[in-house]
Amino acid sequence: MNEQDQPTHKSKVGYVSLIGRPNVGKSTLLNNILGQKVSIISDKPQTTRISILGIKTTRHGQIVFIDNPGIHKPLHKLNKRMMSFVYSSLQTADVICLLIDATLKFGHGDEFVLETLKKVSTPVFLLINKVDIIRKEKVLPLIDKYKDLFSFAEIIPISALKGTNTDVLEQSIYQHLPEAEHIYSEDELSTQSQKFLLSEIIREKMLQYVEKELPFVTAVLINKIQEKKAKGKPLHYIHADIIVEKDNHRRIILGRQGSLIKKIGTEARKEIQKVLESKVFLDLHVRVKKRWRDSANVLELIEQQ
Ligand SMILES: Nc1nc2c(ncn2[C@@H]2O[C@H](COP(=O)(O)OP(=O)(O)OP(=O)(O)O)[C@@H](O)[C@H]2O)c(=O)[nH]1
Ligand SMILES: [Mg+2]
Repeated sequence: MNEQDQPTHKSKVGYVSLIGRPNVGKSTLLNNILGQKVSIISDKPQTTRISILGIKTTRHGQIVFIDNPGIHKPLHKLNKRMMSFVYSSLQTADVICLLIDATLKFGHGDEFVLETLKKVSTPVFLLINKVDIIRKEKVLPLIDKYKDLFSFAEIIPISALKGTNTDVLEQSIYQHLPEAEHIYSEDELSTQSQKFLLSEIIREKMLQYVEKELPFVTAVLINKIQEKKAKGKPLHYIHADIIVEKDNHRRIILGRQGSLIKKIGTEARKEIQKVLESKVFLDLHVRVKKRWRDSANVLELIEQQ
């Protein structure tokens, strides 16, 4: 390498995998660190279904965060795919961040996650999340408990929602990353396609309104995005399907006289307009595809948007 090709400063670069049980706040943490929403959030478990990359470039280097689906027992092809994203991200990662929800009791699911981590040699950070809603004196016993169960490289209490200690987290991550060239350009924030992001925004709005099995049996597929002009101003026409498994799911999503789908559509359209910086016409349909969670074709369509 010529002298002029040498990097002017040494940059720390690497992959950081965010893992943990569903709903512990992985996507909230990613969005907070990036200062922008790249991964959708809901109060229902199993919101994230594929790995979402979020890139944070600073003067210290570049951290590529991998937000993953929550770890759970997979009963359908969809869920097995979700878990395969988690396992492959463990292979890619230079640092693994295991998030736990400080408000929940330790259970079998947590034991299973720790067993999985014993098989990797990558440094693992324990992030005790949601400390904004527990009493301070509850944190120390939690740290003691987890210290006995696994040899963590770092243990950091955080609030992904409020951003508490995320600066400490970033500094600690850099200490564990190798010096390397940046992987992505400085202005890149995420690698997901615009189409996928739009489908996720629609799914997020829907998740706010559905209960019981509905969050698990719904998916969103964007069929068409057309850029047009209306009175000289940009307009995007978007046609999307909300996929469900049964007729009664369809009826629930539509709501009385179509009131629920209208609400979902209005909220999704508002957010998509901000993302596209354009007026949006959102044409939403609900389609029944029986057992889509076990259909390789449908899963491929969803993932490759
Ligand atoms: N009070 C509080 N709530 C939080 C915090 N972090 C996340 N939440 C909430 O926890 C819920 C789940 O957050 P997500 O970020 O979607 O969790 P996740 O781990 O990505 O969930 P999955 O994608 O389903 O695995 C949401 O209602 C968040 O608002 C936090 O630090 N404090
Ligand atoms: Mg998530």
